[in-house]
Amino acid sequence: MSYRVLSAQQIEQFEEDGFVIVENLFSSAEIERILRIARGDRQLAGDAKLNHNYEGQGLDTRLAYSPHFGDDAYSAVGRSRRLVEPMEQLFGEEMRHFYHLETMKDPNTGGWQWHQDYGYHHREFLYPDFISVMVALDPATRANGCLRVVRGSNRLGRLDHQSSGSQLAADPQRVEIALQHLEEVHGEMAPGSALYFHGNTLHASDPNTSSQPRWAFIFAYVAASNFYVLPQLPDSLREPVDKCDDAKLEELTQRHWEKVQAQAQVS
Ligand SMILES: O=C(O)CCC(=O)C(=O)O
Repeated sequence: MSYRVLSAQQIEQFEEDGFVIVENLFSSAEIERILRIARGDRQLAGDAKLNHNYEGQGLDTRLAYSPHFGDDAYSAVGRSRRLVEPMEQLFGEEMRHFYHLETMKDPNTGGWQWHQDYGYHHREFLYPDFISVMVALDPATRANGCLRVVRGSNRLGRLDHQSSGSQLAADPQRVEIALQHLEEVHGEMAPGSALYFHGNTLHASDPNTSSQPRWAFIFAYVAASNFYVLPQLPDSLREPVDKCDDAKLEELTQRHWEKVQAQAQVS
């Protein structure tokens, strides 16, 4: 089955705007199960770190970072044909996985200042043929700090970034000017929807000051032809994504679910 679900209009929209939302890419049943795994997953809780994304005061952001896929439900989502094939349509070629994040944005945890993901990673890759995908696990709303993207900022080129707390923030003066010219869009999404955004698309999010969690995955990929500039190519970047079909996604999710349940019984 093909998951090349993007229309010509959506592909054009991505080129113009730097992002596109695909609604209900995963079913609510699939996402409910993955979220239940994530909430009960002790390994994930142990891997999670607090990022202090602001200078001085500010709420920390909790996330787990993985540079390669493993034998787990989260990786299965990142390898799934459903998620990867639309990116192949956007770039016209296969994709390589670079990293993924499980972001656990619970009430009273923090957000991100404006940045571009290629702003973080231009030292590794020659071209900005870089894309990130946020997959909503909880409803993502303005109240719980959904992702905000700047329409058309993918066409600004890469901005300078400077350290600010534990994050890199895009040049604030440039951002201010960009925001006078370009529209800021709140990426509100239902669980299972996906927001694809280009490596040069400016994005940020507010802290979650609501009573509702906003957990999500963010997967980052580069086009297979993008040249890795540093001397040592990581093994995980050698080959294009080994895509998995729906049956494999189901199998890996089930296996992960059983593992998390077994862990719960041990205690
Ligand atoms: O999860 C968020 O709110 C933003 C995450 C983000 O900006 C990133 O991973 O680059």
